[in-house]
Amino acid sequence: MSNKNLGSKKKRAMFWLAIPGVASLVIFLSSCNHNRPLNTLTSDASPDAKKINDLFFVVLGIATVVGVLVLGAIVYMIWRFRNREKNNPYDPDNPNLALLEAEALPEQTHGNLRLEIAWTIIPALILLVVAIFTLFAIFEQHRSTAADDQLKVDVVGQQWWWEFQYHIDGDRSTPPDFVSANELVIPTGQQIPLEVSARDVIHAFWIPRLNGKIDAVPGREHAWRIEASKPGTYKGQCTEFCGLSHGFMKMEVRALETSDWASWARNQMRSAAVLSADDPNYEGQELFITNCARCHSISGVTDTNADNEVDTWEIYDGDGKIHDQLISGSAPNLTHFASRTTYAGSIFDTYLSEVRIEDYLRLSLTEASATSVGEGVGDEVAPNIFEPTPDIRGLRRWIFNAPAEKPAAASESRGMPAFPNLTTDQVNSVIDYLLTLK
Ligand code: HEC
Ligand SMILES: [Cu+2]
Repeated sequence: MSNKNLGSKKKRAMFWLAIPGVASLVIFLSSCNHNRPLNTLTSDASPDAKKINDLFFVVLGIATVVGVLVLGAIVYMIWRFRNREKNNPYDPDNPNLALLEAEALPEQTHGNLRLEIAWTIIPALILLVVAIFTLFAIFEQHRSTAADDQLKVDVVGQQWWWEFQYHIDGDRSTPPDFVSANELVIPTGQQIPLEVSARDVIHAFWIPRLNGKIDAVPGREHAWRIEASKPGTYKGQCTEFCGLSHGFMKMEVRALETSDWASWARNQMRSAAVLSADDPNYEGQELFITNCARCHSISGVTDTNADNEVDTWEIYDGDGKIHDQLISGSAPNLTHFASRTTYAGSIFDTYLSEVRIEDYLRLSLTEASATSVGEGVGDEVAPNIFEPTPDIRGLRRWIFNAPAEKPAAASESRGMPAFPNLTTDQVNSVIDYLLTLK
């Protein structure tokens, strides 16, 4: 084989090797983009994220030094002792043959005790130091330093969405003050103790910009905590494979200024009004009660206090606690559906326009409650009712045929079923009704 031939073959091999190399580099570098919603490389969003981030960079630094040393040695040895034509000992015409034979074998030794002790102890010490700092950071996140009577939230994962149960006064022995889905709304600058569990299989709750990851395991309650330093929207995604729609099980944290959060929470505690027959949305409410209330709750309309004929039932939440329908046990509570910006595991947007965090509170305001927002600002300030355009077509697709929108193995026990029996007009009425639920 001629040298020239070999050279061009080598070049071709290098070319094909370069393609996956460049592709991996592009994918790797794209993860460094700084304003991606799941970006973990920002440390200013919460104190816990900062701790994790600091730890990450220390470990990354140590790993880089070790990696460069080891890889550098490998590359050097590959290059230094590569097989060269002129080094070929099997070629009887090789002019270097005598030289080659002379240095064919380097000096032979067996073992080197000092070296071996060193390369066992040094990595062990490095790992020990890393482990100590890591374990402290993990255990710290299980402990809460918030006062007992402050807001606590129970987080319940299920196929394939998240439920948030709010205990405003921090008392977990009583039923939650209100329940919401997919969007966890918290006051800024306050540590919120969480208790994370699951109703069916194992899920994992993780808002990368705010805290570490915690498993949500049926029958167990894992203490965790979350805090956001600044108002904003922080996205997350279920991070434990949990079945067909695992990839469509997202969640968001919306952090509001403390006073905004208080207004928001006051609104969430309101029950929905029971509409009378002359209300334009009465038909939607009745269709909801007949078709949807066997799974979904609307406080005030479908629960024990409601003045209507819906059968009510009690929910055993696996912990010995019995709640009324506030916790549905199988489907998101829709009492304030229109005050959320996403639905179905946060994969669809309720509104066509982006709802910025500054406007989030306005989403839940009705004419009646809006007046209180002007409080202290002066009487001339007209209540600014924020009215983004709802995505009616998306909602219609969801209610007609949810399994087509989000693969959920629509068995009796999980996922939202299809409603092929409803007419378009009926679905529109239900949507109009749902959109009044602020
Ligand atoms: C058999 C139980 C069941 C029935 C009946 C049912 N749903 Fe659902 N629905 C679900 C489940 C479960 C989800 C959560 C699905 C997911 O996120 O994957 C859901 C989600 C939703 C959501 C999104 C809520 C959110 O915040 O994420 C809306 C809106 C909704 N359903 C409306 C309706 C309407 C309207 C009806 C009646 C026409 C109805 N559902 C009937 C089980 C049901
Ligand atoms: Cu999951």
